[in-house]
Amino acid sequence: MTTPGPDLQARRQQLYRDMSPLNLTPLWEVLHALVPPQPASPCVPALWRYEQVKPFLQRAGAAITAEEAVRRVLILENPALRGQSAVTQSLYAGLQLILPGEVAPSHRHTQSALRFIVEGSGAYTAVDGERTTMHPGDFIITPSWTWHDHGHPGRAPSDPHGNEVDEPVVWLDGLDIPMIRFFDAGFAENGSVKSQALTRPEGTSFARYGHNMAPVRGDAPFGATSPVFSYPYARSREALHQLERSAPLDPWDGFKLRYVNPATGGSPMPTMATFMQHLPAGFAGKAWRQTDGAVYSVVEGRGIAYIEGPAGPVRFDFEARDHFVVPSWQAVRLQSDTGCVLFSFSDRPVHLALGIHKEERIS
Ligand code: GTQ
Repeated sequence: MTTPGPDLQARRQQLYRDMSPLNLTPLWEVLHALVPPQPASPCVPALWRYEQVKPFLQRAGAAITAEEAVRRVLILENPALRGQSAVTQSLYAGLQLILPGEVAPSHRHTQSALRFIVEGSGAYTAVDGERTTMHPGDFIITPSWTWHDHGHPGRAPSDPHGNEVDEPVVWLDGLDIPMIRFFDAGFAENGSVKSQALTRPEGTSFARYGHNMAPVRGDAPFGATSPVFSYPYARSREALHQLERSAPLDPWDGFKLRYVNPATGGSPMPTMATFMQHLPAGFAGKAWRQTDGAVYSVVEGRGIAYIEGPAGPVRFDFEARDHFVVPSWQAVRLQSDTGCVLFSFSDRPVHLALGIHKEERIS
């Protein structure tokens, strides 16, 4: 292409200035960025070491109650998107703390939420009249527009009924906040009571929908969202174990399962997919990339993520309870000497619904 002479350049600049008051702008100056040859996410890879984050969670616990904060959460902000409460362009992530005896009051919003329990047991989340008790590694859903509150009864360790103990509970919140903001489709409401009334005993949703059967009438109480709202770690871990006994190791993913909505076979939420994978000891994975940026929570063990960021390759040495984000279309390799278990979530269902999901297994 020939470069225009100074006269022509000046005439064009004048043209742009003259049309600007009418809110007009020339496409040809921005076309390459608007329809890039491949995704060029402004996000960067980032790692939050739990060891470094935990003291700030503890200080937040001393600085504000769950009730005053409504949700006592430290947001995991992508370093390239500071101030936007976003971990990727479409997703939000945060670490929420609840102390024994506290309640995070009832509210509802159009944003869907997932909880992945990082540390501690004995807190609960209540959704649409039913509670579920949290244990490390559990994956819990708050469907769009359902009333939800969180609490911690703070029973003593000697509680005869099981594993509720008197300790702080920390979980990863994953929400589609930036996506809903993009669509300007956010609504929210506060409940009239702090803790919602319970209408069903704990375990009801699993009893009704967790056995490959569903009630003939009322099989989708939460619309496009899974009717099972708690996926306990004991079962996910067992499912991974069983997979390993019968399936070959995937050179890119190790052993990886996706969580499903049992009513549809699709993702548990319309906007977010969730996964759990095991990298066996000695795993040195091949590189891949995909259009859905993903957030990882390290459940067990240690490992390394090599990510090709815009500013060159980065290496994250991670261990249990650390979190990291892999932006869209950046190449990743996972390794683990000791073996590790990883939970992750992404906006893949939206990519799939739009027919734009792309994945490349590189080497
Ligand atoms: O628990 O309802 O991290 O509404 C951000 C917004 C958690 C929640 C967050 C929320 C919640």
